[in-house]
Amino acid sequence: MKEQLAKIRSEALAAFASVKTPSELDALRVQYLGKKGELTAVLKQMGKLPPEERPAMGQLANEVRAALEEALERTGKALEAAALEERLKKEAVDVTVPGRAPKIGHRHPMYTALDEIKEIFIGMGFTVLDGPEVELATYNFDKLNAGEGHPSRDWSDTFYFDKDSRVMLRSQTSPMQVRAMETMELPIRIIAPGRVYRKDEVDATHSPMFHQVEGMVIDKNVTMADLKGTLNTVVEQLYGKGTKTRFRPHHFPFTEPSCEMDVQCHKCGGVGCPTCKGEGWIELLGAGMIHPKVLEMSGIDPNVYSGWAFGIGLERTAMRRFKIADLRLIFENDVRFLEQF
Ligand code: 2NM
Repeated sequence: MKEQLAKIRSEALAAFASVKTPSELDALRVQYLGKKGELTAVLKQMGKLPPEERPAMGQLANEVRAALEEALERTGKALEAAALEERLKKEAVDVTVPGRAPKIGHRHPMYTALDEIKEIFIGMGFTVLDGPEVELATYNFDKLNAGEGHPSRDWSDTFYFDKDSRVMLRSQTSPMQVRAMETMELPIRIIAPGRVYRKDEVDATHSPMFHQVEGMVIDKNVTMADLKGTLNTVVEQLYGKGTKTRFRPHHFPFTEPSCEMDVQCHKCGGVGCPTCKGEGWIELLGAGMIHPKVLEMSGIDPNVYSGWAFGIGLERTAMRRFKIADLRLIFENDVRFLEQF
């Protein structure tokens, strides 16, 4: 019996030592320590021993059981630790691998051009206004000195919402300037950028929706000299110091006198080239002294105050700035085009 116990001990310990998985280990536990296991089987034979040998054999059997249980627990723990180690290795994340940069896009070239214009005017103390694209004809036309019957109010030019021609998509951003005159404290220095709508067919230079930046200054003693000085300063910041401009007489219903401002062609320096179509000058914007009637209609006394205003097309500005040949490219949002800016 002593030999049997010694054999169980050495076999079991060897078996535990070479075990690879928890289920193998459990099978060995049943085999050696289970109710029907080898150790139990030996103990059942204790009764056959002479009584004086039983205590010593009992003690030996207990030692063997304790040794097996200790080995069982140790092996179990070792297996668990190995399994954890394995899992950690498998699930390890290499935090040093470079990340995938998300495609975040960038500003549309026309808004880059607008930002530059805004910066220049903000730097001169102007406030940037925003306002509704759906307007009252009163604000888009009447209060801008384009009364009933004015050709710009024609149904063939304007998007109206009602048959009485009272509600419309604004055809210029000047309604915002009217609202500013009605509500803001004087003096006023503002620019009003935004979408405007006119019934034009789409081609390389026209779109029924386009963008304008209008602006105005109203104060005491404001003259045409302020208009020219300010706009020349803006042009020098946009196109470089020393850029020459010229002012030609024009007509707008809301200004008197009115003018258009040209810049000398930056490409040929005024000699004439394809960029300026041989003219030497490039038309930039419309402007003028705000008509006394316009001031009066918005509650400003033209005998005390005077002002100047201008309007510039944003698409055309961006096209010049980035050498874009066709207006439609600005609206198509083809990334192959947009990625270039
Ligand atoms: C232009 C040209 C000239 C203009 C006038 C006004 C207002 F509200 F003050 F009367 N806003 N914008 C104006 C003047 C716009 O666009 C070519």
